[in-house]
Amino acid sequence: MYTANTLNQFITEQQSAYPGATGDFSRLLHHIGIAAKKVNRKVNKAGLVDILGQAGGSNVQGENQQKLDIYADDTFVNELCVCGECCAAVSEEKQETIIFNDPIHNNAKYIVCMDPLDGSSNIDVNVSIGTIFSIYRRLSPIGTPVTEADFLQKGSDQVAAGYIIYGSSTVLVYTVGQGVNGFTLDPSIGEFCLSHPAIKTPKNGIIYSINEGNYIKFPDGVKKYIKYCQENDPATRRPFVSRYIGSLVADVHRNLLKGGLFLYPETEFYSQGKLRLMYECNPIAFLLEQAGGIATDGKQRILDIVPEYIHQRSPFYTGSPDMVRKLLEFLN
Ligand code: AHM
Ligand code: MG
Repeated sequence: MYTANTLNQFITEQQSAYPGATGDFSRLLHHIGIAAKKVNRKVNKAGLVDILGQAGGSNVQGENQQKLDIYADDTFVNELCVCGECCAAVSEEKQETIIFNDPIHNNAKYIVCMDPLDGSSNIDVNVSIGTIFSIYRRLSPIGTPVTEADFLQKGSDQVAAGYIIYGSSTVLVYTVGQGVNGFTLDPSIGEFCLSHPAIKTPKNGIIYSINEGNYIKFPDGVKKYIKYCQENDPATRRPFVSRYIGSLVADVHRNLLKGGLFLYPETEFYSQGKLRLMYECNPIAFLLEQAGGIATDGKQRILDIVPEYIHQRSPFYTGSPDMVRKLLEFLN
């Protein structure tokens, strides 16, 4: 039997499973793939073309914007616009929502939330960075301008989510709620090819990923969990292995494949945690759940949180189910 190989073949096959599908959603995913290739091209030339370093401005979070942050943001926004299937978007790099308010885009069904360039602090030092995206169906009627309610949907309403990791190779991982698949960019043909079909995260693992430099500011439960990870107990394969890259996408990708737990708790400095709910936690949570993992803010399932504003932050704990459950014993 013929098996889908490239991302576009795979998308088309998935679409054919829905007899009423119009192809709009497939086109949107296809254009996200194009934007990813454009960003990948720039990332590969970092150091050769003028793309490294700070751009001189700061984003909505008050963080210095890097040139690549701006390039990735412009590229994804532009691709979402030209594809015509996205009526509005939210980007980490923009304070306001991006609304393509014209007759074509008002007829589009989808809202995209994204972190165009995740792991900005790693850009200049050749460490893996990524892009994260999340797709919702709009709630307001087709043909009308979008409303605030279209954006503030729970993570469980996502119709698709994914990330691209620009690493030792470039890999696009996504879900439409029927499992998780990963595609590696083959530079020789310029196509993402199915390399990680039906990803399942191991039920348990030995990697914990947290910025331990913030230790004294962590909640007590997290401190105790870290001590638990460091104890010697061969029966539970402890001490565990500490791995932290500082790019959410890269830390999650490794843990997803190998088994592990990613933690970004609230701290004195970030009273709600650092990571943004709508374009960091929600898409990763959807992927992890689809791969058999768990994602929580320590009190509730990430995907059940109703956002109040678009740049909202949340504590974030996600990974192998047995590891998350163990952590929750310490938190509660
Ligand atoms: P960014 O989207 O501006 O790059 O910030 C988010 C990043 C995540 O990728 C990563 O998990 C975290 O911030 C690292 O934060 P810290 O340096 O506090 O450990
Ligand atoms: Mg980020």
